[in-house]
Amino acid sequence: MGLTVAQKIIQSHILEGSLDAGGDGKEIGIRMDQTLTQDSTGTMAYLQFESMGIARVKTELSLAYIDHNLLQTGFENADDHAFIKSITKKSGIRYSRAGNGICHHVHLERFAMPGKTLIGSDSHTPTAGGIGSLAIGAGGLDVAVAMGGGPYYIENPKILGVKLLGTLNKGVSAKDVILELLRRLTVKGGVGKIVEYFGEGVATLSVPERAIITNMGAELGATTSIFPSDENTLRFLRAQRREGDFIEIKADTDAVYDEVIVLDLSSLVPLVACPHMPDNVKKVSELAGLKIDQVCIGSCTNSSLYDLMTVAAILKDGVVKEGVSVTISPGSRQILRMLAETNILADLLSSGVRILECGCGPCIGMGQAPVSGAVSLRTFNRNFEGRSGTKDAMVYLVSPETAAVSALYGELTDPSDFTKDISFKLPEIYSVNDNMIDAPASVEEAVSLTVVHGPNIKEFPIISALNTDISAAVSIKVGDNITTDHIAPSDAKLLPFRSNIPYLSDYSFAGCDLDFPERAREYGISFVIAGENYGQGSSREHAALVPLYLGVRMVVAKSFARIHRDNLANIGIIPMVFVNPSDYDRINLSDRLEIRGIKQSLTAHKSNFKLINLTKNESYDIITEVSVRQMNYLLAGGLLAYTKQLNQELV
Ligand code: MIC
Ligand code: SF4
Repeated sequence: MGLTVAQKIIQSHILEGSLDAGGDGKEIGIRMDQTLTQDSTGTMAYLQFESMGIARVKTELSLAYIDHNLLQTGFENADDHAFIKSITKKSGIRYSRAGNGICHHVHLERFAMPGKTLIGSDSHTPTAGGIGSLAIGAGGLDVAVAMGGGPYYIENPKILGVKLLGTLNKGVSAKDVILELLRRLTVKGGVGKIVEYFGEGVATLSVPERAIITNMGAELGATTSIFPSDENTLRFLRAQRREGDFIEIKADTDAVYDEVIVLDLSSLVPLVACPHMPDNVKKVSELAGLKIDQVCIGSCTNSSLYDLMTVAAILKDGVVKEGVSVTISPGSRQILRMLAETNILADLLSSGVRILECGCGPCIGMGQAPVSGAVSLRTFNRNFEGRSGTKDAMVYLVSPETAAVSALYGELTDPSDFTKDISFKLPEIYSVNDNMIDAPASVEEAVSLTVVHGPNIKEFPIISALNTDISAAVSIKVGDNITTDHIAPSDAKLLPFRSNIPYLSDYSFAGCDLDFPERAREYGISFVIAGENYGQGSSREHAALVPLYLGVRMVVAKSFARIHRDNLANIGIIPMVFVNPSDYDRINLSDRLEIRGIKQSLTAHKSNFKLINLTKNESYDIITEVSVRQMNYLLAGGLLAYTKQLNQELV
């Protein structure tokens, strides 16, 4: 039987287990060729890497990007950067300085390669799937293990084939492709799957357009998304002066997809994801006329040279409507430089756009919190409530075309109605300059280097091995689709404390229940009860570490998002799932719950348990969907404790 693109790459990287078509759910361990970190999850990843005692990375290529924490309102971000700078120099990791661009953009431009595997401590790492790399987002600890040469484990994935037909119409863009998929599949439609694109429509999309689609595959909850590597991939690599990195990878003609969705690009219209979820998708034309206060263009989804040249062509000779604030954060310094070299930057400035630094910026709430009650159009990938920094703002996710045309009119406007000719030609060769990417020290030089731990870098919490029984009260009960932004919020005030778990703990679940931290402290140890798709969104381990610090030892949910479930298991919080989802309704805040003999059951690799509700005198069937490997982590009190235990046994 033939293989798909993803299956071919997995097959050539398998270290443990075997690739079984059909996604049987069994675990496979894959070798990771490349790793990337960014600064908001990177400090944790490197603290964990440091505690593993591995002197040098064992990957083909590892990079640390500084792109999230760029507002240095105090010493904290600078401390984090100094720590990352010093540990990467010593450990053999390249360092992309602040200002060089968003990790996913720079990686796509300069380092991602077809046929390679990449793991990144950021959920949008699948952006590199646009170039034909098998790129997966994970928690920092998993990235630290991969840097040390260890395998990354995924469940044998189902391959969801998306067959693209036709060509996009004027005013419709790659963003609308992924918004349409989100509309059809929802934010949990990709869980346990790799989304692979094929069909004649693929050839009509450039690598940066493909990367928009694979980037936002994260919002589907997919393990990753991938395109084949073809003539367009070669063209992009040539433009980056990297044609030597090209290999062709296409699915075999007899490849079998577990599911197939057909999407005719020519049938698409401009779409918008309405507040407060990326799958709440409507046609722009249905909402046309909605008055807007802010337009933010940028993020790892939509700030390529093509996107920004499109925006500039729309805004040229026009002016941003009075009362609307428009910002652009270019994806990389390469893009900003090329806008400057071609004078397009001048056009943008003339139209009244505010140019921000090359980085994540407003996407992660680092500035540009909109006015109270604002309508904000953003070309980003997430519109979770409060993520913009303004709790009551209404954030709509749109394409750069929709954003730019709407900026001119001051209201949500369908770009297909915009008649001006905006055609332009992309340069054949991009301006390549890697002088903001620092090389690591040689093995010899590294010996004498010290790692800098400023006062903002605090220890991360660890717990002891699991006891025979586990018993505690419910400290919080939450609904469906709770994001990591709800559990561990991030904005300009909190992002500087990503390496300070005690400080962040005071804000835990601030998006759901302000009394949670105090209640959890009062209970000592406690449990969380949750609905479907718990922990969707970011890869931030803080959404596991902060509750752990406050005493949470188990989360019982209707279902989990992949990265968050793995993060919980890695740090020793037990993720459990209701066998009968209706039992969720029977448990209340403060109920006392217990599992007897949990230690023995996990040691025997049993995954079925009885959850006894001592308050209501009843019990429920629950299961843990973690692997045998992760059961060992839970028993030991987390992956780090397990690794130490193994090392002691070996001595
Ligand atoms: C995000 O988009 O939410 C982030 C910030 O990039 C996160 C990482 C983080 O929380 O630091 C992600 O997507 O993984
Ligand atoms: Fe940065 Fe936003 Fe992309 Fe996350 S989604 S990496 S915050 S640009």
